[in-house]
Amino acid sequence: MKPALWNLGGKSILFNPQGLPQLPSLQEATNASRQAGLNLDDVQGGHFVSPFSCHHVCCIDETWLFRTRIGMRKVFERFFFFGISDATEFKARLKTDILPLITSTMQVIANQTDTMLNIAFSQTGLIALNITGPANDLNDTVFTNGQVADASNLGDPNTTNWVPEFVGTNIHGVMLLASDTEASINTTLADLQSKLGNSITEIYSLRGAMRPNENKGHEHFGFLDGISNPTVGGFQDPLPGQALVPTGEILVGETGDNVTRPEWAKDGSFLVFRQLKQLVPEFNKFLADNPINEPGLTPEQGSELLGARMIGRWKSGAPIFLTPKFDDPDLGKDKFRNNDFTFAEPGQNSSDPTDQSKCPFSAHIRKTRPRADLSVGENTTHHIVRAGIPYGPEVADDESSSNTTEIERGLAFVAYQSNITAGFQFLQHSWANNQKFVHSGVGFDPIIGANAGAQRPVNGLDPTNTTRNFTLTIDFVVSRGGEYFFSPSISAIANTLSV
Ligand code: N7H
Repeated sequence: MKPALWNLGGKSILFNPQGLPQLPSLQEATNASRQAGLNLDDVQGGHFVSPFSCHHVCCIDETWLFRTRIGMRKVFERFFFFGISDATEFKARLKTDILPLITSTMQVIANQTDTMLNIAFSQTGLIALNITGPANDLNDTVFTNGQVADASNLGDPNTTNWVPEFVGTNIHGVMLLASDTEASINTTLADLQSKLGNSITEIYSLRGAMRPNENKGHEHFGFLDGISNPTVGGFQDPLPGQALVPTGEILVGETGDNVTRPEWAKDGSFLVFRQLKQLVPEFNKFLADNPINEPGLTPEQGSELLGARMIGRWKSGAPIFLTPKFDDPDLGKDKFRNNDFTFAEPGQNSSDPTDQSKCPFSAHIRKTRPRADLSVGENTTHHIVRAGIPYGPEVADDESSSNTTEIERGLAFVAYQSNITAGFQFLQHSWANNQKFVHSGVGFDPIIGANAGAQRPVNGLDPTNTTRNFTLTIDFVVSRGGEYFFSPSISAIANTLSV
């Protein structure tokens, strides 16, 4: 059964700032998906396109969609985490009432919904739905054990800072709702809750929202987000610098996913959710206290440079590898140039392992996508589609003046991949938290690198002395936990999960 479609007369639940890839037209998406053999009516809209997000999104198809999801920013999004109390009733409601409301990738592209709904299930949720035996074996141990079992491995100081509702394995599923108004989300959610009645219990929910005014599309530290996501397939040229990955790196059961899984899982994707608190006043204080002291830079410019070197991009999105000393807003908003670099000099296939003058090896975007730093060149197995969104209020004046976070804000981090061990978990554990990656002595990723709450050595941040070591005594990003989910295809919901 397919959801009812309607045209919104040009209104969109997505916001696409300059500098990010644009959505394909309906015709382009149709042609591309046909060529790729993908049924975009069957893939939930969050996987590639992302009616949902900003940091990391999703929609579908071999190139277009992926490219799309990549850049799309959702205006408002709600994450509604639930437990299943009555499986028989839940399945019945899922089939007749919820399924017609679930938004496909094609509907997102065609702008045919004013509130996008996606649904995903945890391992305990699949068991609650009586998906057992071989049908239950998604062949991803990390997913099977749940995120709480992975906390220490990810560098969290166990679950000390976790939202209590994420501790344990009681969350069976999550519904993701995105729209251009909170009122639409509230109305849709109330309708869903009334339809599901006592078959579910609300466990926790989180409200994401795009930041206001000139900060639209920027995360809470102030940096433009959602610029670089991989595209899939092979028939559409990626934007310059955009990673081209096999479809199966994001979608289960497609070319490039060589893991054996039950047939029903095809065209689904593993969804990683993390509530990542950001200590913005503390981050700003660190920058103000440690300006890069370079001739020609004011202290404020020195602080901005330090922040840019921690990320690898300026606030505008311009990559520091291309503009190492000053921000270049025109470059930041030019999607044909703002991702067009490899960390190697022009004409070289690999980067210079001793040169951090333009970008530190520890910079967040270099740790999480080392491009030509790898001896084999660009990796093809550790990509994720990021589809997060900021949550929490803007920094208040008294927080700025006291340099202290009083109200929680951060990133509702969402990532899609066909293999969590090779995707999110690998990026966090084996690259961001690994002091020896990509070379010995590099230290942690200063943004997301985690050392179980202990201080973090970070090197290469000062371009005037790249052997200078920083020791970060504070985590600017604090994990509040989350869960691992599987976001199934629409036909899997219809034919397997609701029967
Ligand atoms: Fe990151 N930030 O604002 O500092 N991230 N990230 N991320 N991130 C990126 O290219 C940020 C997190 C990746 O292809 C940008 O979209 C923050 C986790 C990857 O060049 C910015 C948080 C993981 C990329 C941020 C956070 C990643 C990337 C540049 C947490 C995975 C693409 C804009 C609060 C484990 C790299 C852009 C590439 C880019 C920020 C989390 C991964 C500005 C604040 C947990 C793969």
